[in-house]
Amino acid sequence: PTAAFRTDLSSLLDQVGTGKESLSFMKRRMRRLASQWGTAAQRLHSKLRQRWREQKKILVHVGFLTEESGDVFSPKVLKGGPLGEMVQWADILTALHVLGHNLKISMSVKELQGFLGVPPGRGSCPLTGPLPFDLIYTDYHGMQQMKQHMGLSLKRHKYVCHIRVIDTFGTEPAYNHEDYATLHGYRTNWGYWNLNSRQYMTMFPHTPDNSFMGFVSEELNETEKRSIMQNKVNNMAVVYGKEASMWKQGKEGFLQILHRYMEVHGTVYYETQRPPEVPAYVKNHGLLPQHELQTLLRKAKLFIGFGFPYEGPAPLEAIANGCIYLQPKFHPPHSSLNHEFFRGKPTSREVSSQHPYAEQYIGRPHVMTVDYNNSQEFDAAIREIMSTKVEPYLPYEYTCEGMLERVHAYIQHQDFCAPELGISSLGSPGPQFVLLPNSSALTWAPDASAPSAWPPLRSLRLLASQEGQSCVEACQRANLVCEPALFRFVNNKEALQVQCEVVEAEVNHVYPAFSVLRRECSLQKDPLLYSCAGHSPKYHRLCPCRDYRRGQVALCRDCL
Ligand code: U2F
Repeated sequence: PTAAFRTDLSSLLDQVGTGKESLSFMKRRMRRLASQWGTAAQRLHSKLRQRWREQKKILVHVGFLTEESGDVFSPKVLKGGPLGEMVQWADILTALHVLGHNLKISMSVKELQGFLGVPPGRGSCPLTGPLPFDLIYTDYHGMQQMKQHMGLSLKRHKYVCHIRVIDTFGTEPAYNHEDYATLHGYRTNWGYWNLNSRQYMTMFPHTPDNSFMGFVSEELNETEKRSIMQNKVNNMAVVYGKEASMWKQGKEGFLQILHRYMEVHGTVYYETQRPPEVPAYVKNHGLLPQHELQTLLRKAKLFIGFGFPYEGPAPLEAIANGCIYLQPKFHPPHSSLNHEFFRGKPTSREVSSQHPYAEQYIGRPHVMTVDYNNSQEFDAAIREIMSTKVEPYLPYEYTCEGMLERVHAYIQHQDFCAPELGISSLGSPGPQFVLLPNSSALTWAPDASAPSAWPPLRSLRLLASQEGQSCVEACQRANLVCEPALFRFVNNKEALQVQCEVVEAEVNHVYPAFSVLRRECSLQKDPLLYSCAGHSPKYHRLCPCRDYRRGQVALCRDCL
């Protein structure tokens, strides 16, 4: 069947159900953004020029909101608890609905069993029948539930390649590979499901090893932008932090400086009394509904982060409403190796500031990332912000059209059910390889008759990383992005093009790689371990990079 764009959300709203604050929050959001989604659908429709799209049968099982997982989120919706995940699920559901797919939504193990045809009561009966869906979107909780209650032993189960795991902070290949993680100390409470790493879908484009799912933010038309810019209050700041604990300890110093120049507003949840963590001069509005927060952000000049929460949606909303986002730089960067919040998360990604996406993808003048311990630097930043004029800005990938375009491309092109190739020798030997002192572009070109891939093979740009450098960095330095789907084309001797005395194939997440000193070339033996994130001081890595669309890093230039 054909997927036809939908602009009416009423059947989706009926499907979401009632009875929990989390569901009401998601439905309010869907309603508020409905017309924006409608316009985006029309735009994408004409952009795709009648291209045929297959309608998929999709199950969405929101594991973290099920009673069986303890659902700690729903009771905190109106009390300053995390909302980022609900923002994202609401948008994923909306995107799938608007793209015209056949959706089923499950928020309990019972519903999940029903949809998958497992008879109730036979709790751990293994899933054996044909999967009645093309795709299942779930999260780590949902994975656990499918394993525990339904006997889905995940390794090589035929259902597994159809699953997509919504994973806020991301999972790196070394953590995902069960045996490897166990042997090499990458085993965590979450990871080791042995998926293709691109089956994990993240909130921000954290690592190209995963697929970037994202969410959307409010969009403004030109008239609204102009009126916002005219009505900005230059000395009005809103603090990022809806829970009193986010204001604890060590904030007095820079808050004092801020207060010297600006009127400070907060949206901190409280029950009856003003939270003692919030200084008396702060005008606290209490936790606001999303649309009222937007209204506040439209007047404010500055949205200021205190270092927590990490990587949430709010800074994008602030920037979209014409605020400058000021945030602390972290040195050393925070990660699962040195910070409680990230401990046990299946990634060693280094978080360089409260919101690395804002820092790296948006930057000045919309985003300023400074050392909060340096009061001069902080003071100068505040003064600069008050005198800088900025326009509301939203990266394309966070618009409804951008999200629809990306999700459409994933659904039509990503296929993890075909076996992943290991060591290939698809390439014909290319010209001799020269290792340049700084950048290291390799000149080998794969055989044009190589099997089809997505992103297409023609988008491949092969680079060698510096010793110690990951492919994430190596590609980034060249204004490209690492593309794990293309590792299989470069995992061969021909692509290595170095004088190797030894060529080995091993299971190691930094391979394919080579050591100049030891004249050693190492290929990757297990495709599950293709990793953009991996790095080692001893090796130059072989990196499959690709170009990307401006404002849509998930897609290469001709990937649509
Ligand atoms: C992030 O979760 P949070 O929920 O803490 O992220 P925020 O950026 O604070 O905001 C989420 C939404 O809360 C809304 C706001 C955002 O869309 O419009 N909101 C509101 O409705 N009223 C208010 O007064 C203030 C904000 C992240 F998203 C999660 O993945 C992480 O688990 C969490 C911890 O790092 O941080």
